[in-house]
Amino acid sequence: MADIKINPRRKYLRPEKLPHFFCSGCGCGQVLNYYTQALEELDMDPEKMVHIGGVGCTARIPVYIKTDMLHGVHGRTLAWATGIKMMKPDLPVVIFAGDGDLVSIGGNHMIQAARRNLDVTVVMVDNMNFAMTGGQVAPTTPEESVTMTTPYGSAEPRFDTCRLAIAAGATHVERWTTADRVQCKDAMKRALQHKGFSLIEIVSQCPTHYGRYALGTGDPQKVIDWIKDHTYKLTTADSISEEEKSGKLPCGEFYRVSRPIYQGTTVMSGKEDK
Ligand SMILES: Cc1ncc(C[n+]2csc(CCOP(=O)(O)OP(=O)(O)O)c2C)c(N)n1
Repeated sequence: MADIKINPRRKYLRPEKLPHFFCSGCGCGQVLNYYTQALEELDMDPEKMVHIGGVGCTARIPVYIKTDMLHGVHGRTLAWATGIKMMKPDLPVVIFAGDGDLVSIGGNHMIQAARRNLDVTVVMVDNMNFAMTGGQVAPTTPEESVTMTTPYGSAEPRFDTCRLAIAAGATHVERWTTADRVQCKDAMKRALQHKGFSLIEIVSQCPTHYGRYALGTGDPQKVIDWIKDHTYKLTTADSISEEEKSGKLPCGEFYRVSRPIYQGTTVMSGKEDK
């Protein structure tokens, strides 16, 4: 019998939790894949870290990681992270949150944690809707999108989470899409090495809900193509007209600075990144 090659990054996962919960073609699996690549390249051991998920599809990502994890209350990931950092300031804490989790119900927690420059990594999967509960409109839903709760199209403008985080005081902010394999992995590596509040937003396909309701397709590749058509890279921004950029999200490394960290009991200097 031919040898079966086992992916060495399986050591970061909990195979006993499989089969996983994600729909076929969901971007959460890609995000988990990029994250384990980042861990491997940095030689970081998730068993010496804490991972937090709120409630939602994205919040399930850390369930599959071999680590100490908290999973349970929608929108409260940063409250937990704050408590952990108060007691164990040097323990690496990584949060996986959906756009609803982080900037709808959890919006104020995000703003205050960014303001304090809490030393955590936040990976936000922006699938442009509340996926787990059936595809409702979210603060990140593009304007005019048909969703389960906006059958005539959403009238509200889309939130730019990265701009919000920078305005609130986050010290490392990047946005990429699930199609940006290497950039996502490298952004996560920068975040894991950064001292202070890192937000990595990953615009992701939800074929089951956003795809079907807003785009009329459940085909993951078609949703990814739509995302590619509705984003552009900061590095090419100068060569694109304002008209072409309209309604599209910029992607890239927006911001990375060093500033003191406040975590409840201590003010620590934000050491220079590696
Ligand atoms: C306090 C509270 N409010 C609402 C819910 C219901 N709820 C569960 S998941 C979810 C939305 C999840 O959307 P998002 O955070 O964007 O994550 P996704 O599933 O899209 O990855 C909601 C509203 C809940 N579980 N707890």
